[in-house]
Amino acid sequence: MRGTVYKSTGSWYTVKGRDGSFYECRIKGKFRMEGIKSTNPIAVGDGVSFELEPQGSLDESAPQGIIHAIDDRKNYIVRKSVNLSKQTHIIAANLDRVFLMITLNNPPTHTAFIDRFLVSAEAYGIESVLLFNKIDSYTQDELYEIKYLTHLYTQIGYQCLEVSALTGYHVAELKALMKDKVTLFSGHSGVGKSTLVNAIENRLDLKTAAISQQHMQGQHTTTFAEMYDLSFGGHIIDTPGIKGFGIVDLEPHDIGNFFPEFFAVKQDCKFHNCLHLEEPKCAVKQGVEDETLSISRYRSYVQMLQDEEGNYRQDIHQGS
Ligand SMILES: Nc1nc2c(ncn2[C@@H]2O[C@H](COP(=O)(O)OP(=O)(O)OP(=O)(O)O)[C@@H](O)[C@H]2O)c(=O)[nH]1
Ligand SMILES: [Mg+2]
Ligand SMILES: [Zn+2]
Repeated sequence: MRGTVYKSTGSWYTVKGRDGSFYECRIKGKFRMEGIKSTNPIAVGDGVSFELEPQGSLDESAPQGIIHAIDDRKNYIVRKSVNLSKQTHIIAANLDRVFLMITLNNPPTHTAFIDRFLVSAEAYGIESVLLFNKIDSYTQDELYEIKYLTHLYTQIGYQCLEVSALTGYHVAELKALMKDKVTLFSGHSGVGKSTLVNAIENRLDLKTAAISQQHMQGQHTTTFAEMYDLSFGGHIIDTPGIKGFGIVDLEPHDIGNFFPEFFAVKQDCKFHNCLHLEEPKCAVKQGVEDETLSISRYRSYVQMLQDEEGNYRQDIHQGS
């Protein structure tokens, strides 16, 4: 049988078969993806082949299966696992587009986080759209800040959309962007990812919680990434909130190439291998000085370079 992974808990995979039924599957023995050091070899969105397991007659749970092969991925998005610096966690595979959900407060989303996310998506060849949620809840000053961010990121080439999961503002526009595509909601915990999925697809009733409630629970409301079919065509993957977003597999010289507006001017840097740091006659630094490039984007870039260098030193120290 062939199917698509809709949910992964680490030990069980919920697979939707071509017949439209759901199967609870496990992996046979030591199943490892070549070349990917990951805490989870199979992720939501993966196409898999599986064999049905004989079911006990008293067993009322979903039919079970064993996954024995995974299809080649069109793309995938990963983040570094917390605590395990060398391990990566695959968030999802085979995506058409990712939506990064941003709120200014409750919780705050900083540009450093936005930029890290965008670089990761660029590196993995996945289109990102910025969603500014909770638009119903902002003061005039905060709305100005959103206008500023929209201007900044639109100029670079990222589509931005103001939405409200609460009032339904721009939900129709968002649905048009999701139709017939596999899309994913990402962002900090509490920005409203699951609430927005519920607003898009009324028949779904995903668990949501106010941040104050969450703190009492001491955990994120959504705990596993899960894919849902959309009645108007397409699939949405709701994910647990992420705190940080470590970039993986990027050489310092590549990072600047995933800032599209830096990449666009770098042929004007004096040195072809310019890192845009201390080098003379650097077009990126000149652009920041002239204010044609954003200082916040440049700061994010420098921060990412420093973090990557830290990782390299750590690698050398560990002798790998
Ligand atoms: N005012 C307002 N509140 C919203 C909006 N969208 C979501 N919320 C509230 O924000 C809180 C968090 O929403 P969730 O949907 O649980 O957030 P999440 O991003 O799924 O969080 P995790 O699952 O922990 O990652 C809830 O109290 C929602 O009611 C919105 O558009 N406006
Ligand atoms: Mg959620
Ligand atoms: Zn330069």
